[in-house]
Amino acid sequence: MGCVGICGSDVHYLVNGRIGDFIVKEPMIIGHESSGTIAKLGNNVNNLKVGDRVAIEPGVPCRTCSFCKEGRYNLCKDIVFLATPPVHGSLRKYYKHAADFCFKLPEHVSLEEGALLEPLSVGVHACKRANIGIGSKVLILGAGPIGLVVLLVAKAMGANKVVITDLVQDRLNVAKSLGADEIYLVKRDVSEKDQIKSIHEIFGGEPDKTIDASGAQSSIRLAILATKSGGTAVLVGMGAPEVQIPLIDALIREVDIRGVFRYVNDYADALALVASGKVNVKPLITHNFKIEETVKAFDTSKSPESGAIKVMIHLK
Ligand code: NAD
Ligand code: 572
Ligand code: ZN
Repeated sequence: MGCVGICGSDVHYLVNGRIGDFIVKEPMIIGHESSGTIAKLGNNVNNLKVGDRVAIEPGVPCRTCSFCKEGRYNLCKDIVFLATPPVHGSLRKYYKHAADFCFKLPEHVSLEEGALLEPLSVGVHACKRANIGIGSKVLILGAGPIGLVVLLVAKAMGANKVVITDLVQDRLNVAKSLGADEIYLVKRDVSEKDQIKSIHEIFGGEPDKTIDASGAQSSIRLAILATKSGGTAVLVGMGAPEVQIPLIDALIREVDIRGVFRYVNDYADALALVASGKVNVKPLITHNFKIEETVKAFDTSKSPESGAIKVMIHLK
């Protein structure tokens, strides 16, 4: 293994011991944002050779169910996904993975970038689900790692104006430095109606695509209410299992609500964005640690004061 990034879900399992029905019942190795160098090959592997540097797509599906056969393998019920109990993750010196879910990195793409293809693929999938293209006006709710990768991909896909919101000014400052056209600081004491008014003023109109990357009920409501009639609200953030939303408003204004579950056939596109220089993911890495410093790495990742966006663990 080369690099493993820490994801919010890793921290969540460590701190809370579960995400929904996925419960950590025994000690579990964490890590699913990863890259490495091929040390050994299985008998029938002919797409890779020893010494190749690869990014690892962490979910291996059954390949035989109807979802897999239809090309929507992210929906496979039997997908084996790293660091999702009871499946161990990749934060270890050596790790074995299906060769067809390993993506060879060109020489000029680093192992750090390889690990970052994982969250970037979530951004690619979200932007595809939103049908972002030339001229799109995009509102992103939440400027954590996922909101930020959505921002990078939306710009690369030709979005004309991208506005991003957060409750935390520091996160918005990072978003601005990564190319957000405008930022909007959400204040809890401002009414929903006034927030929508301000967002429309910032756009000089209404966004035609909104992507929620926070999971907060207030944001999900905004995703529907602030989006132009006929537009699309894409939900990536996962918070409470049930939320109250203005469904009839979505219905009468034909605002499409679309879900996102990880990614599917997006790794190659994420790699192409990075390899071509259209997307620069390097500024997302705020902290680097050796594997021996893993405890410190997790402390940094979970501390709001650290200003961490992406914490990267290096195995060599
Ligand atoms: P994060 O917690 O680092 O980022 C969320 C951001 O949203 C934070 O900066 C927070 O301040 C901000 N926020 C919270 N409430 C807000 C509000 N009302 N308005 C605006 N901003 C608000 O998490 P992350 O790693 O960026 O991931 C984002 C979400 O995406 C999480 O819920 C995560 O579980 C989810 N996720 C989903 C998928 C999927 O397949 N659907 C994949 C990866 C991550
Ligand atoms: O990088 C993949 C990823 N997926 C996340 C969160 C963080 N990173 N998801 C949110 C939690 N779900 S889940 O279905 N689950 C724990 C399996 O609730 C998966 C997607
Ligand atoms: Zn993750």
